[in-house]
Amino acid sequence: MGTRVPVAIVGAGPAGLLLANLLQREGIESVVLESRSRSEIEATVRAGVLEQGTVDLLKEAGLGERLVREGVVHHGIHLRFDKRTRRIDLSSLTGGRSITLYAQHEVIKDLVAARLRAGRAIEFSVRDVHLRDLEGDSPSVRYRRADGTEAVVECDFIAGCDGYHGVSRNSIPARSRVEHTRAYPFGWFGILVEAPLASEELIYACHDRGFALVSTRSPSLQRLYFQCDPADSVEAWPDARIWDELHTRLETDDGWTFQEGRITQKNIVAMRSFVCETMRHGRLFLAGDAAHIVPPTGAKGLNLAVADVRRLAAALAEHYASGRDAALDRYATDALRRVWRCEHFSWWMTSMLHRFPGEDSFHRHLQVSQLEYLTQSKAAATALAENYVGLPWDWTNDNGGGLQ
Ligand code: RFL
Ligand code: PHB
Repeated sequence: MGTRVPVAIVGAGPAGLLLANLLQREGIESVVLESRSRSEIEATVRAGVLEQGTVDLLKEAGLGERLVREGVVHHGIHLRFDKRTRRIDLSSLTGGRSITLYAQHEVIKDLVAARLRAGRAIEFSVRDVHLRDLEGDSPSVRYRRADGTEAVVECDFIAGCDGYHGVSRNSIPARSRVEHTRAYPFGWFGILVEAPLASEELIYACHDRGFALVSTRSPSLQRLYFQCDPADSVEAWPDARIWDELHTRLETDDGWTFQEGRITQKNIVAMRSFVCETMRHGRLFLAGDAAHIVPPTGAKGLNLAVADVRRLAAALAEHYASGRDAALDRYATDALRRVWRCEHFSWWMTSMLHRFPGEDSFHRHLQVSQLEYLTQSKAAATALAENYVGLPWDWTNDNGGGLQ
């Protein structure tokens, strides 16, 4: 059985769900197709850091009520190396901007709830999704519903928001896209732990044994990561080994320590940088992880997905309001400018803070020198801070878009 809507959205991650909500506010109807169940998407633990612009956008769109109540605003981060901790004062370096700690799956819950409250459905647990006729005026999405029946949605546009492993990117013919990839020779081992706050602000630690990160989810639930072998397994890391490693990598010369607790989740994440050029093919527009991946060190992935769909929603609104397609035609070029800026920042943070197998003493000295410079020079610290809190939406390589 077929339906027709202006926009078909593939994927109910942050990109797809936010796009659906933003379009709804412009009076543009959409369908959202998601391959996982509602409980799965609402329980997957991923990002934690929201840029100021992401928070402002969610608030402006009426999606930030719980975020404002429960999110925790941070004004700085800590860099730890040589057993000492130096603070980067994000807010004083960026004219008062900040980041907010609020878990990605809580954002997902809020976006799902808002969509359902507006009386609009999300089709969960769909299978066999195929995108058709992308180069014509009336593309379509064929899929199988959770009950096994076949369905087709005809539309004006398809938003490919189905993440790195989705079908959208590969629906662009190989001759029409160029993919840029960098794999890193390490992964992140992440744990969730029931314990009090280890630190009021995030700690990024660079140690001879490798990188470690102290983050948080709530006053009683902490999120910690440490660099590991990408081929490592969770089973190889009993709790005692994890605590030993974290205590070693986070040690300071002033006796700082943190409280251990019950580890409720362990996982290993691969680290990669990836960009698909282009982000548009005919009537298919890619957004978020479907088009690009950054290593999590700069906390950029979700925020970049938000920047993409903000741009895409505005371009689609212009199309439906005035019939003008200038913004849709610029979408890929403009979005990719921000993508490459975030790619560089995430690669740079990753390169500065991790140990690379086989690295020599020269490389190590460069890392330490860079870290020292960052914490001694206001200019260097500002470069980190303005990227970390997020560049303004209208930032472009051409006009400087308001950077001071
Ligand atoms: P998602 O979240 O992958 O959502 C895609 C959705 O599409 C569904 N899907 C399909 N649906 C229909 N048909 C198909 N064929 C489909 N194939 C897939 C999937 O089930 C899924 O629900 O992509 P999106 O929306 O672009 O969002 C991207 C973010 O999730 C990602 O960039 C962030 O999680 C990255 N990230 C971080 N980003 C930040 O901005 N700040 C952070 O602090 C931060 N920390 C992190 C992170 C990612 C991490 N991992 C796990 C890689 C920390 C970690 C550890
Ligand atoms: C997190 O809290 O999950 C987190 C924080 C900072 C990062 C990446 C992940 O850079």
